[in-house]
Amino acid sequence: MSWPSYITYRGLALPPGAHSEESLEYAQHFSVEDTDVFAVTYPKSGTTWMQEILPLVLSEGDLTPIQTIPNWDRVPWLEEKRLKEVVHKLSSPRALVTHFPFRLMPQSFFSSKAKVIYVMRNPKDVLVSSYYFHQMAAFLEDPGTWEEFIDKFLEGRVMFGKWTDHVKSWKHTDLGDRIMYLTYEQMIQDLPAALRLIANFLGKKLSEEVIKKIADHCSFKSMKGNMMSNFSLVPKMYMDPDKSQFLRKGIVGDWKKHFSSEQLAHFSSTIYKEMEGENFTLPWNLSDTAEVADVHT
Ligand code: PPS
Repeated sequence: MSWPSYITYRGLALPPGAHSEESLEYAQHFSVEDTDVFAVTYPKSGTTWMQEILPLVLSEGDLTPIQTIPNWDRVPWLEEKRLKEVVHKLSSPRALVTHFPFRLMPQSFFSSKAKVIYVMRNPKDVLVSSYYFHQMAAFLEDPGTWEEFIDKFLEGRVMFGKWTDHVKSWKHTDLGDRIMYLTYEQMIQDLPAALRLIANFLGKKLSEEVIKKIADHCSFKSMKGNMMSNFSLVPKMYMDPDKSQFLRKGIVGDWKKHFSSEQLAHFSSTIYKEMEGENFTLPWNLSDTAEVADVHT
C-alpha cells in the first residue's frame, strides 16, 4: 500500500491517515476544559508512557482503563482524527496527548486552566527511536539511510518539524504553574519519584502503595505485555513489528550504538547552535563522546 505524502498544516508536516485538514481544524476549535491535562511531547519522547501513567494517576490506580481501552482512545491525540470519535467517552478530568508546538494549541487552551506536562527526551535517543519507527510505520516517509535521517531530523524535514523548535516553543510559554517539565531520563532513572512529581502537580495525594502499583504497571515490561498499549492491535500493514517493535528498547543511551564520533559532533554542534542565546539549558551533555562505538546503522 502506498501512502499519500505528508499534509502541511500551518508550516508543519504531518503524516496522513491519522491526521487530516479536518482533524487539525477540529483541534484548533477544541473546547478545552479547566480540568484537562495535556501530555505534550515531540514524537518518540514518552507519549505512550504518559498515556499509561495519566489515567492511573488521575484515577488513583484504577487499572480498568489501561486494561480495557487502547491507548489512542484512552488518552487521545489532540490532533488526530480519532479524537472526534471518542471525546464524548472521556471522563473528567480528561487526559490528552499532543505533539503540537505551543502555537498550534486550541484557542480555548490559552484562556483555560488546563495543565501541561511537557516530556523531553535526549534528542540523540529521540533520533534513534524515530529512525526505527520510520522503518516499521508504513504511513511515515522512508527515513533513508541513518546518515540521511540525521540531516532530515536536524533540518526539521520530519513530522512535527524541528526538535529544537518544539522544545523552544514549550520553554517559552507564559503558562506559569500550569506547566511542568519532565524528562524521559528522569522517568527511567526513578519512575516512582517521577510519579510523585506528576501526582503532586495534578493535586493527587497517592499512597506509596498506589505509587508502587502504578510504577509496576507502567514498566517497559508491563506495557510491552499490555495489548492495549503495545500497538499489537494495529494491523501489520500500518505498523510492522517484524521490522521494529513500537515498544522497542525503552532505554537511555541507545544512541551510543548508532552515532559515529563525526556524526555526534555534527549533531551536537547543530543543536547547540540553535540553542544559542536561549535562557534555558538542556539537561543533557549532547557532545559527550564517551562510550561512542564507531558503529554505523
Ligand atoms: S510516539 O510515536 O511519538 O507516540 O512515540 P513515544 O511513545 O513518544 O515514544 C516511543 C518510545 O518510548 C519508549 N517507551 C518506554 N520506555 C521505557 N519505559 C516505558 N514504559 C516506555 N513506554 C514507551 C518506547 O520504547 C520508544 O522508545 P525506543 O527507544 O524506540 O524503545
